[in-house]
Amino acid sequence: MNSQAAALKPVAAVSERDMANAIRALAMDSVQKANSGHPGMPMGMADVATVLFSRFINIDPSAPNWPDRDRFVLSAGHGSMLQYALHFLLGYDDMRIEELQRFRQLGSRTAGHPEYGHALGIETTTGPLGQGISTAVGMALAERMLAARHGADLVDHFTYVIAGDGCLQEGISHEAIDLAGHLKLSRLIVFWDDNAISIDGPTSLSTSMDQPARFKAAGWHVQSVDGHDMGAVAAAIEAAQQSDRPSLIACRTMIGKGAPNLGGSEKTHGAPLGDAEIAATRENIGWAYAPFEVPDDILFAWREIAERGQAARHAWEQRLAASPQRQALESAVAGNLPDTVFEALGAFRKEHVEKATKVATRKASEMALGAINAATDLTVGGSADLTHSNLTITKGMDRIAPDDYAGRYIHYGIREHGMAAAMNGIALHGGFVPYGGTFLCFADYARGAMRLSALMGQRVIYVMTHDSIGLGEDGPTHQPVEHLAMLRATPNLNVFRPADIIETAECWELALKSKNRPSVLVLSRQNLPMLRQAHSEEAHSDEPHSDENRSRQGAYILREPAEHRAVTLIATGSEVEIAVAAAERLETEHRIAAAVVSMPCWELFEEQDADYRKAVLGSAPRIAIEAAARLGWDRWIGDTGAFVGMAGFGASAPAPDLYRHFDITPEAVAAATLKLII
Ligand SMILES: Cc1ncc(C[n+]2csc(CCOP(=O)(O)OP(=O)(O)O)c2C)c(N)n1
Ligand SMILES: [Mg+2]
Repeated sequence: MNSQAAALKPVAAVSERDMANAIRALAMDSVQKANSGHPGMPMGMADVATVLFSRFINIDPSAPNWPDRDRFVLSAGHGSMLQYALHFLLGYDDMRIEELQRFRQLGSRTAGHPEYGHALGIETTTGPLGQGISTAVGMALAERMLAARHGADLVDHFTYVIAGDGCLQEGISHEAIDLAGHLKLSRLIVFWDDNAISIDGPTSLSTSMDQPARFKAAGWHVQSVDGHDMGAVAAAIEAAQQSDRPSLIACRTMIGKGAPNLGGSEKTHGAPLGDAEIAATRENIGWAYAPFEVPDDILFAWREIAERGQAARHAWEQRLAASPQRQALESAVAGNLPDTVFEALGAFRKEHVEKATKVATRKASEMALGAINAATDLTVGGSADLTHSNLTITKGMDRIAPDDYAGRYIHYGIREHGMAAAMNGIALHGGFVPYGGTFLCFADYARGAMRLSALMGQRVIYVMTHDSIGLGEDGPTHQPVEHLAMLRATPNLNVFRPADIIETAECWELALKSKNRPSVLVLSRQNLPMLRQAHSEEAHSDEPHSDENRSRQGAYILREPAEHRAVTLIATGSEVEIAVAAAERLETEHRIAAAVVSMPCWELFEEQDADYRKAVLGSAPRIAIEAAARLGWDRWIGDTGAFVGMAGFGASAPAPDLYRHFDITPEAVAAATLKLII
């Protein structure tokens, strides 16, 4: 039975209107004090939020990460004061009144937009419109998947979202709504702040969309209410909770509700109301208290909500303690991968070093995933309709389907941005390690959500195949050139471009172990030889396989010449093979001693100490080889170096022809070396 379906009566004797007015006052006063921020949305949605929290939501501010809590996502993140006012009123430890008084100031909890990890209880970072609602789809999906595994007794919560006109206009909302409707994510309830206003003025300036019809078309349960009629809002939430589909509650509201002169105007969207209008609003809503003062009875009513949440949490903890699922659920939520995963990857590397397996790194990734997914069921895979190109599915992975969430493979559809946001939501929700695939070129389409993976420090793993002109005939529309630079420029994102099957397994291991950082695995379509054994120092020893993960340091010397280096060739991915061939050619034809450095991950290499970096890079001139844009490489090659790679878009032709056409060959590298050092 759904423990949260029944609505509670309004708490205490204080009216919900008074409780909502506390939000209005805190929002307008904080924005005024900061002289910056967005009062209109919190004032307009104060009534809806109050009903949601006072009668429905189960959260416990004293245990903000309790796994079975309801999730609340403020997709319209500019209305952050709504969230901060709620957190203060509910009694989150870190959200004292002083924090509201320091709204938007350096070092305060009350950042301009809600930031995950910056204050307790913020479930996801919002502000880029459309991200919140799309991330929430991942949360609601993770809830269903976790419930399928561990039972409704332990996993049974709702994901509530407040989205504005902006969120629904953004393209990503289309992807998210479609996916949620298809998957029948019945625990997802979205409130649309239907105030018909955005920054430039009335939304009629730019849209005629029938939003309820759009949601209906995507399979949602849709209701429309007056967002200031608290009874109607409550009834709509009850109906939404009963629906077997995701729900949209379109709430007709007035932006800046309560402000007698500015209410309803875009002027309240993103600017302080001003002293005069604030005084008039106090008068209008009957709020006789000083700025930042909330009378005890109203505060008490809010704190009772927190107590209800605490009681729900205690009941859940008792159920958990008595459940045979306890350990499995706790371990899943903690995100701990068993050692067997890494043992399996170690065995995998040993096997393929010995066999010298030659496969495309996308294939190597599939093979490594076979070992990973067999050793743990925490990983959930997927692809944006490129499953058999990205090679993201492995044996025994059942698909997630509407009403059947027991599987672990998600067909995200042709929705790269929605997929990335959903993966953020799955990771944030907890219980799973999401990975998802598309072509590297379409990282552009996923970019907004990928940036948030990095900003939030989530373990989301992007499997991005077809990583260069090496994909061949599909041509320049599909051949990434500038994408590696874009991804590498993103803070807190590990970009891995492995050179062979061994590095691929190593990079998978590193991605899985990066609990607070997303990773991108950049993988080839074309076959690549196994380079490790033949050219590493290990090749000269009796033991070809070592347990050491050499990609761990980001870059390492794959080939050190017997003589003092005259040149160091640095390459990633498919171009490491070219660098090795060039080094051999330089040695045999020109008696030039060339070292080869494989650099699968710039970010990890940057983190190494200076001595290690110096030893790897050497003091000889350096040449970088990568079938991509030069941007960023100068950091590694220095003023005296050279670059062999792309200078513009690719072309449509078989891959070997393209490498020759664009002069990314051992011959070209050898020629560049001769030019550099002679
Ligand atoms: C992706 C993105 N584009 C633009 C913005 C800038 N922006 C912030 S709020 C806003 C208008 C949002 O309108 P609405 O959601 O209706 O909010 P309301 O004015 O009703 O509070 C815009 C364009 C943004 N935050 N994110
Ligand atoms: Mg609006």
